[in-house]
Amino acid sequence: MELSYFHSARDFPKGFVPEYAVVTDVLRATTTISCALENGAEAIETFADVDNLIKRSQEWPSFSRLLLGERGGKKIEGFDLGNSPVQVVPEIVKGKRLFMSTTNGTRSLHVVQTAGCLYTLALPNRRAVAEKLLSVEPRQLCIVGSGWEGAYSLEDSLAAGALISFLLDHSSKGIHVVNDEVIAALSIWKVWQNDLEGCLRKATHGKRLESLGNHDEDFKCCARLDNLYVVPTQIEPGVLSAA
Ligand code: 3SL
Repeated sequence: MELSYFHSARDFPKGFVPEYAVVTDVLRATTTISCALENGAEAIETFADVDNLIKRSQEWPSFSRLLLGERGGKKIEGFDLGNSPVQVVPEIVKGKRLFMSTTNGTRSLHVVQTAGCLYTLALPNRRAVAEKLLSVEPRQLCIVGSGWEGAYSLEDSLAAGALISFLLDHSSKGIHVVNDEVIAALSIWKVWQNDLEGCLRKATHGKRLESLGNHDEDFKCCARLDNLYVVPTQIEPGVLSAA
């Protein structure tokens, strides 16, 4: 498997269409996506642009839709939910279509939406995503982080490293490392693997969230490893569902 990692949508090579892509945004978009789908959301439709989201969501019956998202870490005015993985509980999301827009995560999803196959990764569903990939052992896999407005994010590299470590340990066909970002992500995983929440809180985005108020439950949820079974999978451009 040819394995590459890009830190954010901005670093992703223009026009590159990978065979398999995995997007991660540990704090918090892909953790929220995993929790919502694990908790029975029908599907999640992602948007970089809020106006497009609102227009599209109105084509859906109001009783079966939820609008979810943040800007600068805060809930978008008029939306049902912010971007917290602990809010997307079964009583709220089961059977609903979620329309979601976030500052960075949904942008990364959009740059790879033409990939042959697209999954999302968070720490809680790391093993599920890894096992799904290992059942196929694609020729080419590209992991894309989300960062913060084009800047690097430590916690996305942590999740990328967690996935890479699992793939290296279990691949039967072998892994060809394409770029140094893969090696760096693996090193970050090795340093922080026994203190995942510590890593998230040390990261600049963790500090940003702490400055917005108490996010202890979000940190706990985002730092859990391998406790979810869902593999959010793109079923049509911009739409993710449980696999
Ligand atoms: O940038 C994003 O996509 C969000 O996950 C950021 S936040 O954690 O909701 O602030």
